[in-house]
Amino acid sequence: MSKRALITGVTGQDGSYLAEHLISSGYEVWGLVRGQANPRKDRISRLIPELRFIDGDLMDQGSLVSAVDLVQPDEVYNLGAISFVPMSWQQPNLVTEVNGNGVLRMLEAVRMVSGLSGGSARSEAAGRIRFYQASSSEMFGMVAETPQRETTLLHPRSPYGVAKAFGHHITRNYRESYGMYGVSGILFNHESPRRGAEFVPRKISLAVAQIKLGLQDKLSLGNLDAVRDWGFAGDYVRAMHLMLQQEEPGDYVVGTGQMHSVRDAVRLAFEYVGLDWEEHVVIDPALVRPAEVEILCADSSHARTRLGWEPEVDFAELMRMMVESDLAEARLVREHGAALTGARW
Ligand code: NAP
Ligand code: G4F
Repeated sequence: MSKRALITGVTGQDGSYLAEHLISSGYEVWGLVRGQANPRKDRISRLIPELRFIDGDLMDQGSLVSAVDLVQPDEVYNLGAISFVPMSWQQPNLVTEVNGNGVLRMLEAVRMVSGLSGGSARSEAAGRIRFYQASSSEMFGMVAETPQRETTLLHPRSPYGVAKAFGHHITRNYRESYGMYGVSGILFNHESPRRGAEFVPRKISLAVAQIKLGLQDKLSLGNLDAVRDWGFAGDYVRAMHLMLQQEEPGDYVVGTGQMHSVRDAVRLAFEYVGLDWEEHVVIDPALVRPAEVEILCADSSHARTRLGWEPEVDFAELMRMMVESDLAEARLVREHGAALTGARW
């Protein structure tokens, strides 16, 4: 019989790649969607017609219990979150509720439906529903060491990072308190042509495409010196799945181990279309964050040895893929109008 998975955050970047990966591996996949007439539900159901949907919200405990009870999943992937870091300074309570307490609500739903009570002895019920938490390298914040690994001290620099640290610890706590099969994937920045336009690599690739076609002239950015370890989302969802296939649950850092600055990303993207970035990029101090994560770089040796996971797309290829996709989209819009591009992501 095929395995069944429930994904929260299925309408997002990672949810879409994970759903495709699981369906191609023979899973029956259900996505939790929130809100009335969520337009992103239409987008993903066009992309992945085999996907099934169930209503629910990480703010609403009852809806999560009902969803887990109805779907009876073998695996739950908790990807739902408010994932844009600057928003966490604007709406810290909301971000804490969704990204922090939302994890607890999802764990409670799994615990209740599995019939788990206290005592850490692993029972059959404890392993019945396996749980993946989308933790983040943003938790390392003001980094205690470079590269960062599973044991690196957490020092988050944003309300987003603090909420993710709670989600990370509470997942580990449910593992220790109830013997639940709960894993935490500490993923470093990962991008794709499906990435939200608010994140810097996609903001850059979209602007480069528009500038190349003469539809825009300037790109406003904040801190060009920030360094990230950027990988491809399609590679990272393979790691999520592998984490839930291990005999014992654990935590894993996932990244490429390569460091690049925002300036590198800008230079590469503009070079790809034969333009000089310095003629187009302007610095907007309003885009500089109240507290910055200056540098992130993953030591993924645990994931590489235990899971046999390796990234396949490097930074240059990632930026090329994103610029090409946005150029193709911008050309379509220019030639046919926005309506014809609706079938694309
Ligand atoms: P994303 O594209 O922003 O997607 C976020 C998803 O969360 C969307 O499907 C959104 O659904 C859903 N969501 C928001 N609020 C919700 C709520 N109250 N209840 C249920 N669902 C809700 O993010 P992503 O890049 O795919 O990231 C997936 C997860 O990995 C997130 O938890 C993120 O924090 C974490 N992460 C991401 C990265 C990265 O570099 N991408 C790195 C480390 C960790 P709607 O359609 O309803 O808005
Ligand atoms: O692309 P970003 O917004 O990603 P950030 O803040 O690193 O967060 C992403 O990765 C985390 C994992 O480490 C996830 F947990 C989180 O959900 C999200 O997916 O910004 C990257 C860097 C920052 O240092 C920022 O200050 O780029 C710098 N930056 C410079 N100019 C900018 C801009 N970021 C954005 N979004 N927009 C700018 O104009």
